[in-house]
Amino acid sequence: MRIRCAVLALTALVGMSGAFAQCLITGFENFQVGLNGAVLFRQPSFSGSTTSFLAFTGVCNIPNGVYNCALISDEQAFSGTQSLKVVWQFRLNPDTGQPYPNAWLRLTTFNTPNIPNPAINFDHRVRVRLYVPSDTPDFYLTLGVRETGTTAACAGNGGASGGIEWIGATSAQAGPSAPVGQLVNQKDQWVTVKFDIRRDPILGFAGSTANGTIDGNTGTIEQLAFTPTDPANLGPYIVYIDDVETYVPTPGDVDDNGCVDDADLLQVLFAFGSTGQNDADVNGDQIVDDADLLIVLFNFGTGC
Ligand SMILES: [Ca+2]
Ligand SMILES: [Ca+2]
Ligand SMILES: [Ca+2]
Repeated sequence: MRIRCAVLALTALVGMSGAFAQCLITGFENFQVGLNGAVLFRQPSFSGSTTSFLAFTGVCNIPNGVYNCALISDEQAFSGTQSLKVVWQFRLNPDTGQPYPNAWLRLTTFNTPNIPNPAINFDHRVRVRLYVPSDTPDFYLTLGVRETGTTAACAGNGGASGGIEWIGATSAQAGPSAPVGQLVNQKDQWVTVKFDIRRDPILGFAGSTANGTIDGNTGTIEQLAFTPTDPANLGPYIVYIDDVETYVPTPGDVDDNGCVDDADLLQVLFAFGSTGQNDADVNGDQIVDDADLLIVLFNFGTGC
């Protein structure tokens, strides 16, 4: 009976990808190299929330030092031959001559000409690939999701009204702005940054439903938020972004590293009997028990 329950739970987990599928939102392929602020993300200065922190608001022109770009680029690629090259620089506060202590960049998907306001299911995780050249300073990355309740398919236009929550932000720097999310400090290589909307720390950002709790089951990727670890380090910042996607981990892959092995098994065993939110609660029924153990065992070796 217990085995049957586990199989049913496993079937339910696999089935999660059905009704509102996980998807590759974009790998930035098949767009003209040089397009600026036109694919998924607007150019850095677009959002009024963070324009005042930026040194440049004109049209991207890297050769002439106008660092305000979200360019389709063939200089680096995680997938295919293209990615999105994002370039910005912070400025000193003209009133004080000092850096803004709460500087950050809101890179928004707001009504972008291509792939605007991409719809996601909040039960799915989100991952982005970043390539950061070594002369770019370290920063924190936070995912901003908008609670629109959309019924659009994954990556379709999910709308632009609703509260925005910051996923992965453990705190915010001075003032209500500048979310402190996941540290990105690896250079000259592609890294994968993952967000788990149901389990990561959340801070409310903007809108009446921005309360640090996810309301509803669907919405959009509204922004990536880049916060410098050292606000005095003005940049320029260069970040290549590729393969923005939603995904469901392999059943039993408790630590979400792509392989179901003894590390996952141990995590379930150590948490055995725990109730409430727990990574080891593989089937999401709020208790870690033999049903979760069986899911790990049934999938042992997958992806390894
Ligand atoms: Ca690509
Ligand atoms: Ca694993
Ligand atoms: Ca469970």
